[in-house]
Amino acid sequence: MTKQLNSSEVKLSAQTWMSSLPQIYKNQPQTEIIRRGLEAKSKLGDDVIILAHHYQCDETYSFSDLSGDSLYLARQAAKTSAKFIIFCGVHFMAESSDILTNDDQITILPEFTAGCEMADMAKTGEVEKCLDYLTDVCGIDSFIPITYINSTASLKALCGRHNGTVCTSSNSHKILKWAADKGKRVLFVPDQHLGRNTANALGIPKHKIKVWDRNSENGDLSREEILDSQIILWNGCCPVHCHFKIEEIRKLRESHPDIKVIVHPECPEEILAESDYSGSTDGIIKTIKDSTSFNHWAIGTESNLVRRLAKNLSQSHGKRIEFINEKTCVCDSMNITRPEHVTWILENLLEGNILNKITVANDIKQDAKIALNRMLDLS
Ligand code: CIZ
Repeated sequence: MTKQLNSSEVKLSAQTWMSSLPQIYKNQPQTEIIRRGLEAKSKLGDDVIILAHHYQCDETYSFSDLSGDSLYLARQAAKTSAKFIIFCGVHFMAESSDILTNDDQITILPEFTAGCEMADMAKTGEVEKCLDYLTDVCGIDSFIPITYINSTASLKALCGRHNGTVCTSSNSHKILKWAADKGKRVLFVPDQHLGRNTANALGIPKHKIKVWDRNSENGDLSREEILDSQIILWNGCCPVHCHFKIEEIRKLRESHPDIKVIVHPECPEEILAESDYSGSTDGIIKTIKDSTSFNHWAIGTESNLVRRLAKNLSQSHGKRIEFINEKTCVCDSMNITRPEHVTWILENLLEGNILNKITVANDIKQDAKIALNRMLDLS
């Protein structure tokens, strides 16, 4: 039997550093890497919790104590008493975990370069300039800034400072409605498609939805257009969800007349219009699992989720699941954490070395926490 260590037994050296996977962890048989990692995890006992996002591969997923979307994982991070939170996800998720946990808890991102291209499309300074300009046109506090959770901690902090909040794809409806009920205009960053699809679902008239072009002077919007807006969408997008094509969906329907199509709301509105349903990762899983009428589905989101769902639901629920396009739905910035990264982190923790710790600066943390807690309260 392996011995469980309590917190005081895990003696940490003063060293904490960001590093990349050493060669000795590469090219090892996967089963051996997973066995070693699980053994180290078991020795660390309750000191460690491993959270995994839906977009991770099965092998990495197999380490997780809890898995889900970023809203669920943020809630779990806020609740856990584990000393180390190993986040198999991406940078912005680990930042949210560091913001929501206590000062004596440590969040670790096993693969430090795991990120989100869309989050990188909204630089805090640029969004701040945009908000200043919108305020100049429409007046103080006329806009509530809402950032998708796929964004940096400093952008979340900006939203916190300006009475705004954060949303995920599973609560964007509630959050945008909250802002609309206040009679305020919204600046929505960084995903224009999630913003537009949510605004459409809320019945905001199309002519009241404007796009801020981040590469143009004053967003390429006139003062009149801004005054006429109800929501302004930052023109960021997810390269994976933007890749699905109307023709691909039509072709699937031709070959499989019984098929139902469900896509993520980060897809453009034309893709949603061509589909039967849309939903966050959790929404997609739940819709297909709960459906008693339809057994054959095509999914438009990241490949690991689709593959895992196809495997699990064919066995347990007799469902058949297709990709809309298996080649283009691989997010190789989000899904790059491998079991060897996790094993390397765990074995080092056992030795007292904390690798790849995510630390959000205190001033940013405070304001970002306001924004994130507001979201958690509203959802
Ligand atoms: O909120 C998340 O975790 C993301 C990035 C997508 C989703 O739909 O769950």
